[in-house]
Amino acid sequence: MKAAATVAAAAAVLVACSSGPREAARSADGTPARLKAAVGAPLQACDALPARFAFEQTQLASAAAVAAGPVVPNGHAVAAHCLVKGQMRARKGADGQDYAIGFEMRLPQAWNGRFYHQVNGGIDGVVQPALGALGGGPLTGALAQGFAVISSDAGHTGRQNPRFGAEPQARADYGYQAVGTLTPMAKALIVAAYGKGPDRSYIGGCSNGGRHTMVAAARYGEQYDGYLVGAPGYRLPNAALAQLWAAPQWKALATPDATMPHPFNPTARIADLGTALTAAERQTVARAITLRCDALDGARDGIVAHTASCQAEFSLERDVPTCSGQRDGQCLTAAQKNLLGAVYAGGKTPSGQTIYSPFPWDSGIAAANWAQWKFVNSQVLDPAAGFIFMTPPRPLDPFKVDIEDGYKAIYATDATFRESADTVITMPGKENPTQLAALRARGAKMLLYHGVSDAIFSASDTAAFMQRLDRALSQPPGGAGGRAADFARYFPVTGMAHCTGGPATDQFDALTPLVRWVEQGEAPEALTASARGAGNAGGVNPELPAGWAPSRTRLLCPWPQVARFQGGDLESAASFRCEAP
Ligand SMILES: [Ca+2]
Repeated sequence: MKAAATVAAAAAVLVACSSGPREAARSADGTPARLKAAVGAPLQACDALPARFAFEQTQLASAAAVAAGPVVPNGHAVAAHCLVKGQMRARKGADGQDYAIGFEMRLPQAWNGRFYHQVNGGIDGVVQPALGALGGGPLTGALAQGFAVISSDAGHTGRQNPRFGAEPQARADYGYQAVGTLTPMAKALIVAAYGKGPDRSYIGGCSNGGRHTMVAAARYGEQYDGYLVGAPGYRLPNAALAQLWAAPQWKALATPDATMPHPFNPTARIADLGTALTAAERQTVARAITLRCDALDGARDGIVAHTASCQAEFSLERDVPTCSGQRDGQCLTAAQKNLLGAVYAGGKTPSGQTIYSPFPWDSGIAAANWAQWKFVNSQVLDPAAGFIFMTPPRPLDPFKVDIEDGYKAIYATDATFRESADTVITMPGKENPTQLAALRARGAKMLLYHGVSDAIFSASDTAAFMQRLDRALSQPPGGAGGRAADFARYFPVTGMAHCTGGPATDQFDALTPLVRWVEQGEAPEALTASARGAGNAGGVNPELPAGWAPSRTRLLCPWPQVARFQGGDLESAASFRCEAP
């Protein structure tokens, strides 16, 4: 990445960085092309679309006008639009079940000329409303901004049922083919509705949606101009296996036979793994991290902005008291420290292979979402890995997984699954993403964000991808790098949990800066984020520290830059600058 220039935050959050030709061919010096700005158009057809629209393997079930409003959960009324529901590639699966790629599209009356493919979280299986969810604390959505939006179930039905992963085509649809199948249909439907196709196309989502988006950047680089990547599970199988590696070890430290209600099944109970590391104990760790690392960015503000320095400065062994007697919430036992340290190292197979990625120490370890992932989802979600991420597919008991075998199964093939789960699910070329050079040259952009306190997908893994991307695109090959930043920038959100929440300024609009970057050539030098305190229209963040102003603002800086305090109002982003680490 380029040497970081400091930016006067208050004056110009977004700064034009070049004035190249519009829609130019790739220039001789390797500067990315500039893409033209989208031009809007009014909706021409809605009710007639099911009768009029023909596309291979597509059935439109309905199309109906939706009046402006009602207010959606993020506090914003949605403009008048046409809601189209349908499905693609209906078929009988190899398992005898009925499959299709179910979708809905929402086509605004006043269209901005852009297409947004909303890719969703979890294991998909539900057509989420195509409001254009953008991740972070709710603020706005692509539909509200005038985009035509599609959302799908990614080719199977059932949000908690992973058995589709044992059906090869359904696994492939979830992995990447649903996005590839839907994209040309969606663009054609936009032509039918508006009389012209989208001038610019975007795709974005968080978590599994971040995975979909990174996979699309690698597989469908010609189809989208902007990629909005949130908390990317781009190595989702490895992250899930690391959870399953840790679960029995947490159980060994938990109160024997302690149980809690199953979150999806009212008649079932699961182990209460949270007794292995209580909220009070996690708060003790969070305090120790903050004590050691808060001031490294120049401000004692409860935000550890200098993530990299904190990894060097903080020592779990030294900075957290070791219990000399009974656990009292103010100390950790040696066994707790050993396990927590091993979990933060990413986990190892019995033969010593690192399962996933290290996690960065950050202030949000006490957030409820951290415990939800480590102690609940590890039991009720991550066992889905057996059906979706392993070959051959198999059911898994979260406390009895053969980790060595499970790791191999991520990379295994057989007569039925001729591509491994690693190939089907994760981003192709993730270790050496040279193929993104074409995306860069074409003028497409990637904007990534990730909560540094995310407990399931590691912000360190996203940083590692950025390092590899820079290396892969260095010129000359093997050189010092520096070419990634002119088309891909990553904005860590310190304190933020998985996609939203935690002790963080987690409310931001990353789509508008991405559009400016793609269509105006204005590279995002920083994003401005707000806390969601009392009165926030997008919903109050219950984990906001008491000492923070309810509408505290902060700069989110492009990795590896750090938001450093310059003096002034501690509650305002204007008092910070993005600086080299
Ligand atoms: Ca600080």
